[in-house]
Amino acid sequence: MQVYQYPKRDEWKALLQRPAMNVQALEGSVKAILQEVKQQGDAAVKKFTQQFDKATINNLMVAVDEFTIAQQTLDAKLKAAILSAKVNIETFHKSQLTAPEVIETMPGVQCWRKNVAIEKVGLYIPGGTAPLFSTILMLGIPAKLAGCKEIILCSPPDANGQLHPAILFAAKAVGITKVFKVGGVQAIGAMAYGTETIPAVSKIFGPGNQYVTCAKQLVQQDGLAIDMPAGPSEVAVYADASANAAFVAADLLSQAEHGSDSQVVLVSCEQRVVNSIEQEINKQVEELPRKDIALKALTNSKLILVNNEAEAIELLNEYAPEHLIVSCNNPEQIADQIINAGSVFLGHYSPESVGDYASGTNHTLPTNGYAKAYSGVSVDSFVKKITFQQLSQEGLKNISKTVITMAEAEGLQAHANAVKVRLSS
Ligand code: HSO
Ligand code: ZN
Repeated sequence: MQVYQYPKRDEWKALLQRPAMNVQALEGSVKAILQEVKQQGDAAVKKFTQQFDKATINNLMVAVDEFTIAQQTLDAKLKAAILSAKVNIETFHKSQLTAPEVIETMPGVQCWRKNVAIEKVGLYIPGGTAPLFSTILMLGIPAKLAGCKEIILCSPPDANGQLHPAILFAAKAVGITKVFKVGGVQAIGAMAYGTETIPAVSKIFGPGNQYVTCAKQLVQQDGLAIDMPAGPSEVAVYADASANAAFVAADLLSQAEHGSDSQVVLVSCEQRVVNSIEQEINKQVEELPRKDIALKALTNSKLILVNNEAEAIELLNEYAPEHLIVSCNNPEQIADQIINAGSVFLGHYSPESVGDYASGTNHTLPTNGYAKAYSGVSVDSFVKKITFQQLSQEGLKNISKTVITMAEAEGLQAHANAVKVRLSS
């Protein structure tokens, strides 16, 4: 891992750059797949599933007995763990539900705002060697709490045309029964435009590779909403002299094992701390089953020495990490100064893994510096906020002068008249 000693402020921008994501290069082929799915529906979906996943699928939708088999075959301990995580995630996300509050801005002028669920949403869960079924909890639970009527899920099948039983178990546990065996660009196209079997939705959620990300961005141009622009996972750790090198090394490796394009950053004011964490990483990485992936990710990763805590905080806010772990003795004091991060883990006993799976917070978070302006997924991501107002006759009288004066000054007489006509009735 590269160590950067006391970089100057004008070097920060280059230092904190993420590995470039070149989705434009994929655009042509992604567009062609989307177009074919839009025009040919299920036939195109099946064709691409054969081509990319090497699976022949007759029924795209998972049947009831497939859920039953998953329920029976999945390890009992894993089932219990999923259900326990589900309770925490539900408890935390429930607190995000707020009742509308009626505000009287002037006597007789009442305004309020109501959350109304997005009717149809689609969740995408990537497949691969280790399908991240935990993401089903992170997306499905807030979708259900928000009250979305139709929640569908797409995930690529293996070569035998099957989905991993943990995917089916987690989907069922959160109450999602419309699960489709389709992945990649063809899944995004199917959810965006609808096919004979797969219903079209209004908003698409979930992580994916570059092709999926590119497809999500393209369907956005057709009026679909997406959760957020997703990039490779990342974590930054700020470690002071009290940090435990083994703990921090394990945290950094937990993100590095996600993918060879993951990025991990360590910031500290202590040379000694940086050295011991580096040693620990080298030791722990040897034992990891996903060692090769982690080692690749470590090549884009950075250990940064800074002069003092204030500078560390400034640098971290500039980086705007998806996850920030504050491995310090005074984490609350530092947390107060964090303005750009997706999710923050405080103290020595809050590894990112707990947030990834089970503490209750959401793990679908802004990457690639988007934490400067975006939030992670929450119940809010699944609702629209509609404003309402109701004025009494008295209320309209009270506000009339303000509106008439402004409308006439903008040269919009009909606007003024809509008030005047009511006053004189
Ligand atoms: N760290 C990932 C979420 C995840 N981790 C799922 C394990 N499973 C989001 O950046
Ligand atoms: Zn993770």
